[in-house]
Amino acid sequence: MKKTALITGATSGIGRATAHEFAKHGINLVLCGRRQQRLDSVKKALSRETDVYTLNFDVRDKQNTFEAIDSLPEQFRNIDILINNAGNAHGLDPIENGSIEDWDAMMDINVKGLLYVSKAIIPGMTERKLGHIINIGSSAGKEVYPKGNVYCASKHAVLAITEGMRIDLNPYGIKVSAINPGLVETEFSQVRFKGGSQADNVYKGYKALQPEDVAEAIYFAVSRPPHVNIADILMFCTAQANSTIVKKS
Ligand code: NDP
Ligand code: 8X3
Repeated sequence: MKKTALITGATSGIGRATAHEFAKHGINLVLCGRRQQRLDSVKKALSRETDVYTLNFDVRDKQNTFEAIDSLPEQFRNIDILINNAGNAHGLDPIENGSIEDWDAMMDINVKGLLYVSKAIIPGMTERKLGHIINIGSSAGKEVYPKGNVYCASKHAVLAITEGMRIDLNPYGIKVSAINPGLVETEFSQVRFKGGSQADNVYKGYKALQPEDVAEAIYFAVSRPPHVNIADILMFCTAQANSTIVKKS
């Protein structure tokens, strides 16, 4: 029987590439994000390969998140795979200069948003004693780098939540995985630096991971046999050794 995956942040980058990868393998898709036109165009591109439904909500908005997920039609209600991917960095400032708005955005989206979506999806999984939750963390969740302070904190929280989920959902046979990439060339830098040349320079002088590289790792995790759970993947592009060392030309 075909599986159904709900992907947050499916309008761009890693989430959109994962939607394409899953569609290739015939997984039904619930694609989430705030930009409806983007959701429509991803749906259009993938509808020949699989069944696609879109949900437009901001993961920061608790009520909208629950209402949107509750509104899913029968065909898409049983979520087998949850990809908690929506998120971003906002700013790169030493802690003494950091913006409170940026801090709020990162904690509200990357941490609390992930919890709201999970809270809405987990009851169906525990009831069916079946499911796979993949949380998109980051190398920033394993290692703090200069000026990364709150973004790193949000991704450390994602890793702790992932490990907590794996423990608490163990009695139900639900798989929980963390996929932690280093630098991936997406809209991430545009959001972090609010556009401009600093954003454009982030991926210059080396070959960063591409969103498709991460999508393949995610599909690897979801396509293991029932007795195998990929707990944690840390992946870098070859040019990157850790959060601070990147070999650039
Ligand atoms: P993108 O900026 O390309 O994509 C981010 C996605 O998140 C978009 O689809 C966006 O959709 C969605 N999103 C952002 N804010 C919200 C919100 N408030 N409510 C709902 N959806 C939201 O970045 P990436 O693909 O790179 O990032 C995806 C995940 O990967 C993030 O969690 C990020 O932290 C993580 N990551 C990224 C790395 C990188 O170097 N790029 C490295 C390691 C991890 P929309 O705007 O339409 O709502
Ligand atoms: C994204 C990777 O190094 O910009 O999570 O924090 S990094």
